[in-house]
Amino acid sequence: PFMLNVIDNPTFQAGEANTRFIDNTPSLFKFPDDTQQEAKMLKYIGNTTVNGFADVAQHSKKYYPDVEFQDNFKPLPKNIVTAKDVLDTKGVKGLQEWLLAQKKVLLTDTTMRDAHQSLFATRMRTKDMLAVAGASQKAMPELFSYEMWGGATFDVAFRFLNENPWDRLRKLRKVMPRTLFQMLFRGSNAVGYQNYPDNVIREFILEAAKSGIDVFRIFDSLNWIPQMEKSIQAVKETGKIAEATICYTGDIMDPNRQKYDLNYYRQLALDLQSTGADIIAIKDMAGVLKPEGAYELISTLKDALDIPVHLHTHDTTGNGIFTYARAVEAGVDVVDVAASALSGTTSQPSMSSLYYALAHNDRQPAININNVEAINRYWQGVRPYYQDFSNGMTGPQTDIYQTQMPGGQYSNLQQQAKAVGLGDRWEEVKDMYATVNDMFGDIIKVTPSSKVVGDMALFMMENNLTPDDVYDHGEKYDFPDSVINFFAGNIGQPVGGFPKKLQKIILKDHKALTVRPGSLAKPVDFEAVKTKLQDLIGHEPNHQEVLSYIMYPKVFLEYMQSHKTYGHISLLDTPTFFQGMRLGETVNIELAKGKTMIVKLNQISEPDVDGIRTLYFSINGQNQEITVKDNA
Ligand code: 3PY
Ligand code: ZN
Repeated sequence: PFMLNVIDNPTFQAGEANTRFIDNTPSLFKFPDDTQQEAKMLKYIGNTTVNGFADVAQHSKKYYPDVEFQDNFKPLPKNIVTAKDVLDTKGVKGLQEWLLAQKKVLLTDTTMRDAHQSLFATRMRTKDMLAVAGASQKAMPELFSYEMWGGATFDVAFRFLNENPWDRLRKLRKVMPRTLFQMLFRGSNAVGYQNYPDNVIREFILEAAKSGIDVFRIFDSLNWIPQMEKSIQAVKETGKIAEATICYTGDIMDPNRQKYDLNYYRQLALDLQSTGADIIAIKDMAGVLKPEGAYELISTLKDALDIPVHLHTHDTTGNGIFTYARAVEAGVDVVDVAASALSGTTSQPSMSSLYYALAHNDRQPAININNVEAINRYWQGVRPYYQDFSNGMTGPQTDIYQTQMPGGQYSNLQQQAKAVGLGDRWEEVKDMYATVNDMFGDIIKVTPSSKVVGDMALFMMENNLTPDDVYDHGEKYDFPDSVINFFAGNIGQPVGGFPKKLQKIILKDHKALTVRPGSLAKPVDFEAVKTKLQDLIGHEPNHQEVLSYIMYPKVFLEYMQSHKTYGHISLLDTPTFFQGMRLGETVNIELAKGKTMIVKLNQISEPDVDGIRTLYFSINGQNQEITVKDNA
C-alpha cells in the first residue's frame, strides 16, 4: 500500500518529488482505508455539528461530566463457578438443579437492555457498554445473568444508533465469556413488531445462540402459548435455556378484576412447563404486581412447578423493592435489577437497594456491594449522555396501576406522541390508553399488543374521537395498520377472544384469523433472500445480515447505506455522536488499538449562498476542511 500511495500521489506523478517529498507528505503513511475512514468520520462529525442529530436538542455547552473509569478489578479467582460455567459444563438440567439448590436469591442485571429501553428509549450505545463490561464480569461474577440483547435493542441499534446489534453481541461476548447472556424474545414476533414465519424464528434463535445468547426469555404479547411453542422448541435444539414467560396483567388480589386470576397464571405456568420451559419467568412489564400479589403468585408457582421461577418488574410505582422482598420470601429463584444510576421509575429496581433491603435476611443476594457501587459510579457518569431521550419521570407514578403501561413503552409512546404533536397532552394520552384497553376487552399489553393500544390511543386523540364516536361511526375511519392487524388475529388470539362489535367496526370487510398466523405463513427462502440482498448491498451477505434484512428490510438497508457513508461511527464517544463538536473542542477517536485520530474543530464559516458551511479541522495536527450543507 505504501508504494501505491507514492505512485498515486499527484506530486510524484508530476515528477516533482524530491528527497524531502516523503518527509513532507505524511498522507503517504496512511493507507487508503484509514484515509477513507477518517474522511467518513469527519463527514459525520461535520454533519452532526451543523445539523444536529435527529430529535436531539443541540447544546451550546457541554452539559455532562467526563467519565473516567478505571478497571481495577482482579481477574476472577479460579475457584469461582459462575452460572455460565454451570450451563457450559453441566447443561440445562445441571443449571436448573444448581438454581433450585441456591439458598440466596440470584440476580439478573438488566442495565444493558431493559433499563435503558425503559429510561431513555433504548438509545444506549455499545461503546458505553463495552467500557464497563469486562469489569462488570469481574466485579459481579455471582450474578445469574446479564440481559443485554433483544427487545427493542435490535431495531433501535440499526435505526437510530448506526450500529449493528450483532456486533454488540459479539463484542460483549468476547469480554464477558463467563457470564450468562440473556435476551428478550417476542415469540413469533422475534425482535420485531409483527409475526414472522416459523423458519425465520428458528433461524434467528439458532444464530443468536451461536453468537452468544444463553437464556432466551420468550413471551407472547397475548400470553397465547401457540405463539411461543416454536421458539421454545428452537431454543431446546440449541442446548440453551428456554425461559418461557407469562406477562402479568390485572391484579390477582382484586376481587373485581378477575379476568386474569391466580388460577389463570398457575395453569399457564403448568402448560408452559409441559411445553418444555426450562425456567418460568413472570414478566411484570408495567410494574403493577403489588407486594402481596407477588407473594401469592410466587408461592403458588413454586408449589406447582418443578422448574425455577424468575421475576421481572419495573419500579414505576416505587414499590419494586417491596414486591421483590415479598417474592423472595415466597421463594423466587431470580429477580431482575439494574445498576442504581439506571434503576428506578420505569426501569428495574436498584441492585444495591435490594441488597440492603434484604440485610439480615438469609436470602440476601451474595454480591460484593463495594464492587456493585464501583460499577455504578461508571453508570452515573454515562447517564447524562442520554438525558435528551429521557422520559422525564423523576419520581414514582402510581397511576400506572390504572393505565398499566409497560415501562419499555412509556418513553417510546411519549416520543411517538411528541412526533404527532401531542407532546403536551401526555396525561390525556395515558388516560386514553386505559380507555382503549377497556374497549379492547382488557388485553395483555406488552410489545406488540401494547403498541396497538398506544397507536389507537394516539389515533383517537388526533381525530378527537371518544369511544362512542368509534362505536357509532367507526366505519368512517381508517384505523392504524397495527390496530387492524391486531383485530385480524395477526398477532394471535387474546384471552377471552376479541370484542365482536368493535372487531367488525375496525375490520370492515377484512376477515379475521382464528388460527396461529405462523401456521399459514410460507417459509422464507433464505437463499433467494440472500441473492436479492447481495444485489442490494453489493457484497455477499452473511447469515446475520440476511436475518436482519428479513426482520427489518427498510431499516436494515438504511443502516447499510449510512454505514457506507459514515463508516465506523460507533467508535465515536457518545457526546460527539449525538452533539457533534463545538468550536475549539478536541476529540480523540480510537480507530483501532493504539491508533487514535485526534480531531480539533478550529473554525466554522458562515453559510454561503447555497447554505454550505466550511468546517476547518485539524486531524492529528494536519489541517483539513470539509463542507457541509446547513439544513436550517
Ligand atoms: C419488549 O418487548 O421490548 C419489552 O421490553 C416488553 O416489555
Ligand atoms: Zn421489562
